[in-house]
Order: sequence, then structure tokens, then C-alpha cells
Amino acid sequence: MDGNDTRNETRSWIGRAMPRREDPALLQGRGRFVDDIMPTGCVFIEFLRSTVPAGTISSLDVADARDMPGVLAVYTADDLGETGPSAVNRLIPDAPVRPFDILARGAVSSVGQPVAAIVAETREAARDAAEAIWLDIEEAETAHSPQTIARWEGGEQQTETAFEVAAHVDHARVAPFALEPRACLAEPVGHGLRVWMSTQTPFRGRDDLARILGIDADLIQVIAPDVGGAFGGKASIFPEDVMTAFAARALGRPVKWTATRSDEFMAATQGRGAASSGVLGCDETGRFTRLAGQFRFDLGSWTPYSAYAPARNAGRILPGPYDVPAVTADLDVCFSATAPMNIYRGAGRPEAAMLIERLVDKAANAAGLDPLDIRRRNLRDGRTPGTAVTREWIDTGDYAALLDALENRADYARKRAVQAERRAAGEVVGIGIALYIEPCGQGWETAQVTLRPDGAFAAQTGSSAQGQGRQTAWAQIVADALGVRPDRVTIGEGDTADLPNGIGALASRSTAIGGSAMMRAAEKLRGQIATALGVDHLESDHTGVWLDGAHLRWDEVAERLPAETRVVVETFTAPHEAWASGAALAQVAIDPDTGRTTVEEITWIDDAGRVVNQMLVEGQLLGGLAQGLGCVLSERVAYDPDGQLLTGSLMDYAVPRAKDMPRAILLDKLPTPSAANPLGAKGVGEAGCIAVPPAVLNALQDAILPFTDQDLPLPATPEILWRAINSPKEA
Ligand code: SMO
Repeated sequence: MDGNDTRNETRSWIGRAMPRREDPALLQGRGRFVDDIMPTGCVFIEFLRSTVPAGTISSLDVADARDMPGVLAVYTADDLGETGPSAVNRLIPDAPVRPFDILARGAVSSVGQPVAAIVAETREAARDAAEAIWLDIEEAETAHSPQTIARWEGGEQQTETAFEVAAHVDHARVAPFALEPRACLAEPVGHGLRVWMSTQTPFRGRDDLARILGIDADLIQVIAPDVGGAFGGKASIFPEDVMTAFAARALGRPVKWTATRSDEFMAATQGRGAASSGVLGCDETGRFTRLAGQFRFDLGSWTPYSAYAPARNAGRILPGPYDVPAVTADLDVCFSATAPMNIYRGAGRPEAAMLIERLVDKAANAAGLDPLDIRRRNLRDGRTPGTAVTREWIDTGDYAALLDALENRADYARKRAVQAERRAAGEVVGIGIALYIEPCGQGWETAQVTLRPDGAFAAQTGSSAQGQGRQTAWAQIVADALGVRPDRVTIGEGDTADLPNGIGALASRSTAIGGSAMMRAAEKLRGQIATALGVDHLESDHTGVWLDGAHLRWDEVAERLPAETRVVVETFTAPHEAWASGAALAQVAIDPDTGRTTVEEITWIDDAGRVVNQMLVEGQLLGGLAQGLGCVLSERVAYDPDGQLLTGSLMDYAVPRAKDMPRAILLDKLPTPSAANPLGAKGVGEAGCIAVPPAVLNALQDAILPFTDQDLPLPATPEILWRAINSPKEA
């Protein structure tokens, strides 16, 4: 057997579109989500929630509820004693912080806020007991004044502005709608806890629980089992998680909480919701001279861990891929009597892309230039990494090539000709283009790779997954680094007992950061095994190694080596953020009689850097595309002016359905390897929410341009579009 030949055959797993190893279990109903886990003696916790947006609690009497059948305990804020504050990532210095109350203390600050917690033998008994609590709230008015928290500023205007355009984009609040709602199951173990949580960030969950409850973090194990979607909505700890853990300790029983869909609409974090406006100046050739943007983020009633990530991202990436000599971005926040606002797939990047891309299209119209043309005139050269006017280090990206590829793939000139014909025939059709850059994959992550006694490799990472197929991609990465096939690699994730520390899966980081940690750990293990065997270079393949001309199976190698030489724990810290980029085109038709939009085509060229598994990439792109369409066309969490929630169920809140997807989707990739990590990978999970909304919004505005040039509010529902077409002045 020729060792070199088999090695070559096994060293190319990165880049293959391998089927997801996760799928057989998930597709056959063998997934294991928090609610599927049922330890012996498990009891259930439910919450009495505020039905009013704001007020003081004038009476709260839980005596009747305590006497209800099956009830083990009823808690109010008075029963909790001293607890620590929930944490906020201080991404913007001096930004105001509002930790949550685990249960309302004396006053309520939003509909859905937990006021009392009931633990009972069954869920139904707990819910019945919640009904038996006497709660009176003296309603109060809410008034919160906006506050400026930061200004991003860079560059100086060098040439004279010939004309300016202005745009407003008001984002609806939306729900990071995961199929699996939030859930938490806490089991007392010795002096500590084992906590099963539907989370993106198990290590953060562990540390948050420890700090808030005043327990040593070493005594808490957090496990994220299968998680059915998260999208930023499960990256922070919630009052309900803390209460569940508190009750488990107090009662010495496993306690489980699973949110209902209405709990999710009332009290889970929401996203977007920013009001934005901007001004873009141009010289007489259509070159940008200056850009000023303003974003107001309504933060709701408390600040989750990443409350300031959207604002920070929107501010720092406002100019997108464009070369603008002078930029300012002002960020305001306010609090309100609503659910808290946090990251949601894109987290500030869509807000930046929507504003700049609207401004660029308006500038094209004002200058009489084609939207492609004005973009070409104003691109930064991103082919080598560098620092932009915003002082952000920006990774590789060939924006001009992306635009060229988009023009060709979409057959742009022909599309415009057909549009003109259809318009002449009375159709309402539009074409929109958007470019984007997105920071993704930053910070550090840990990985551990072990050669097990049975000759398989076990790899664990602090990152975790919520349905993305990460295990498949990580196994490909580890397999290449070790020179074995992926089926010799098992992947463990989402368990704080596996590793000393970790972060999780968010901000499009899992491949770039988690994958790089995996790669480094596996390479180091290979080197360590070689050293332990006393060779400079390990001759190996999938089956084992060659040592002095003899073949040793991997299990035989394991047997020869002391345990400590068979394991590597590695922390990878990225020197820079990876930045992905891309270009998208949307073609839409609006029915003038009903205002209904049909997305006829999305063409999309994405640069996700080095691709580990194209099938997984496309899954991410398409999922993000659907959620991006929701943001621009149908989704809106609505409150009345007093803060009463109007969209408490799927009867009122419109997530996109299969029939809302584009008639055609053309995906292509134009990868430039990232300069920010050894794998060369960039992020892809959030791209759909960043690329698609500005392209579709530009297409809608292009479609209605013969009737009105007003800025459409979001979501651009059939009613709004019908009014824009049929009675533009009233709309
Ligand atoms: S919005 Mo993401 O899960 O960082």
C-alpha cells in the first residue's frame, strides 16, 4: 500500500459538499431538545406575567395559588433574596445599562414581564395556579427620552458637493423566530446544577447563572443539546432561565421551563426596530463626497447581553464597500415599555446596508446614472485588507468583481430592457441592487482534540450549533488536519463540562473562529503524536501511521502513548475580524390591484471566504434570505401607543411562507480567502438578512418610482404598496 497515495486521497475534505451528519437523527425524530429531556422527579415552572406595559404593583397575593393541587412553590421577588445583575457587553462606553429583574420588584416595565413563578407537578397545574394569583397593578404612563450614545466619525470632505440625497429607513421590530422556543431544565447535582438550555452561548449561560445566583461557576454545567434555531434570540440569559435554576436549587428537584409561542412574542428579545436616516453628498461626476447617518435604537425595557451590538455594528459599517471620504454616524437609544431588543441575524449590519443602499440608489436617480454605474464609480478597493475611513480593519473582498459577476449572472441589461417593456404594458416591476460587507468571526474560541483508545478522534469546541450542520463542517476540518476521513472524527459541542471555556455560536463565527480553533488543535495533536513516537514527520493515513516501515493502527498508536500526549486543548484568537461581502439583485412585481409583491428573482454572489461545505453555505444563505424577505415584506411586532402588544400570535405576525419565497434564486460564489484566520473562512449565517432586504427594498422603490419617490416604511405590506401605487399622496 502506498501511504502517500492514500494520504492524498484523504486530504481534501474541506470544500466538499458532504451531507449533514446531523440529519438522520433530526429527520427521524431522534433529535433531543430541552423539552425532550425528562429526568426522574422533574417538575414544571410557569410564570404569571404582567398584562400591562407599566405600573406599580399595588397588591400581589399568592396564598390561594400555593394551596392549589400539585403546587410545590410560588415565588415572588421577595422570595429571591440577594441576586447579582444580568450582564451587558459594554460595546459602547457609557451606554446606559438596565439589568433585568428575575421577577418584577414593586413595578412592571413591559407586557409579559414575569411577576411570579409557580412550580407544580405538571405544567397544567402550574398554569392553573398562575390564574389563582391575585395581582393588582396601578397602571402608569411611560415616558423615555432618547439619548445620544455614540458618534462614528472619520475622514474629511475633500471635494465640493454638487448635490445631496436623503433617505429614511424605518425598520419594523421583528421576532427572531426560532421553531423551538426558549427552554431551560435545571437539575440539582451535589452542591451545584446541571442546566440544559436552548442557548447559543452555553459558557455565557453558565457564567451568568453563577454571577446572578451567587454560585461558583465550577459548580454549574450548562449543556445546549439540539437547539431548534436561535438567530440571536438565544445568546443572552433570560429571567426565566435564572428563575428555573433558582427553583431547582430551592426545591432540590429538576425543574423545567418551556416557553409557549405567546411567551416568545411577549418576552423574548426582538430585533431591528431602528429608525434611520441619512444624507449622501455627490460631486457632479457622481462620486460620493460625504455621508451622514443617524440611527435610533429603541432598546425596550431591559438590556440583554448584546443590546448594543446592533447599534455598534450599524455605526461602524455604515459606508459599506464604498469609498466615502467623510463619514459620520450618530447613534441614539431610548428605552420603552416593551420586550427587550437584542441581536437578530444581522445585528446592525442590515440597518447599515439598508440605509447606504437606499442612499446610493437615490443618488443614482438624482445623477441620472444606472445603479450599477454609480456603485462602480464609488467602490473601495478591498482586494487587500486595509483600514477604512471608519478606522475599521476590513478583510479581503473584490467588490468590483462581485458587481461584474452579478451583472453577468443576472443578465442585467436584458432585465432592464424587459422591465421597460413590462412597464409600458402597465405592469409594476422593479429591479434593485445591493452590495454589502459584514464583519463576522471575531474573538476567540477553544477546541480540544483527542486520540481515543479506540483509534477515533474526538473533537470538542466551545462553539455550538442550532441546526446549521456545524458538526459536519468541523469534522471535515479536523479530518483534513489529521489526514483521516471525517467518519473517524466525532464532534462534541455545547457542553461546558467538555472544555475550560468557550463562547458559542453567534456573529457568524463558528467556522472562522471555532473551525480555526479545531484546525489548530488537530494540527498540534498531529505534531504531538509525532514527537511522542519519536519522528519528525508523521507518515499516516486514515487507518493509522507508518513507523519504521511497519503499519500501526490508530488504536495501536493510542495504546503506545500516554494519555496526556493524546489530547490537545487550544484557544484560537483571531488577529482581526473576518469580513464577508457580496452583491445581490432582486426583481419584483407588485400587483397594482392588491399591492401584493412577487419576488420574481434573487441573484446573489456571495464571498464567504474559503468554503468548507458549499451545501451548508447554501442552507445558510437560503435561510437568511427567507428571514430577510420577512423583514422587508411581512414581519412586524406591533405595540399600541401605550405599549400593549398587538401581535401575540402567528395569527397576527407574518413569518414568510413557502409561497413567499422568490420564484427563482441564482446563487453564485466569488470567494476571496479571509486574511483574518488560518482557515481563510468568513461568515455566512447572517448574509441573507443583510443582502436581501436592501436589494428587495431598492426593487420595490424602483417599481413604484413611476408613481411616487416616497420612502416606503417596513415591512412594505400589500396595503402600503397598494396605497403608494393608487393614492401616493395619502400613503
Ligand atoms: S444575531 Mo447572531 O446570533 O450574532
